[in-house]
Amino acid sequence: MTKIVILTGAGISAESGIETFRAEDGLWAKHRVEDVVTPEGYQRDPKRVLDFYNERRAQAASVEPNAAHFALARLEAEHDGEVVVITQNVDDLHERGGTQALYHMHGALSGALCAVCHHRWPAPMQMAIEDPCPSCETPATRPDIVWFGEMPYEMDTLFDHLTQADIFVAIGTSGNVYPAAGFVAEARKAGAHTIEFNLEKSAVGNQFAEHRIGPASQTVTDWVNSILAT
Ligand code: BV8
Repeated sequence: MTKIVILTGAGISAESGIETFRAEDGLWAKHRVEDVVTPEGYQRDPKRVLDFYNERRAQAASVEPNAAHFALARLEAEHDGEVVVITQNVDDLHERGGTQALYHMHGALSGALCAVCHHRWPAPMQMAIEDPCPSCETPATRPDIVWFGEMPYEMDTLFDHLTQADIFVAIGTSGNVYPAAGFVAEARKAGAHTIEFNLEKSAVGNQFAEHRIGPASQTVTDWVNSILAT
């Protein structure tokens, strides 16, 4: 029974209409990383950060999962071995596509966190800096999202999955951000067959045994059909 571990990045949501980070017209073309995806940026100007994520929360709510999300959910439902999805994305398209075994290693737009007492609660559609924390009542709310310099979530569990993988797949990620970009090396060390799905080779593309070049809605659907046909 082959265990399949899948890492996804912004590219799997691109065809749903959510811009990626590094495309010419992407998120990093409009915002400086240090201003909106770092704890220092939040300390400097919390309103700017909350507005950045309010915009993305609204956009995520206005789009639909695409064929790649649905294909991964079908794989999980019909494959006779374990299927685990680890996503760097903070949108909820995997959930809405039907995936159950899912890890948001960089957090999620649906979560709110108190920067003072670390209480967590479901995020409102629009977060405002004067909103009091439901627990300690301090106005110090932030999105429950992992910024640069912060530890991604459930890393021990994720490494356990990587060491048990028979097949490791990366879909729509540029391989620029660690520790996610290092997952292919971990999986290879454990003897997994590795496949990269992208429009082009990523920054860690040379570490993959196999490449499926093309839009994920097509390449992932074709791959899942081939896996389920065997
Ligand atoms: C940590 C928040 C330690 C959510 C994000 C030097 C070397 C190595 C590492 C470092 C270093 N200096 C600093 C670091 C660490 C740093 C890092 O990696 N920096 C990089 C830039 C060098 N990493 C960290 O800080 C991480 N934490 O290391 O903690 C620690 C230790 C102890 C104690 C405390 C801490 C935290 C990283 C998380 C940062 N948060 N986002 C959000 O706002 O969304 S990063 C953000 O960018 C995403 O979450 C994601 O990870 C990354 C974006 O990457 P992608 O998803 O790959 O998107 P991208 O646009 O880049 O690429 C899209 C791809 O899709 C492209 O390849 C494209 O071709 C493809 N594509 C497009 N369309 C399609 C497609 N493919 C298929 N079909 C299509 N249709």
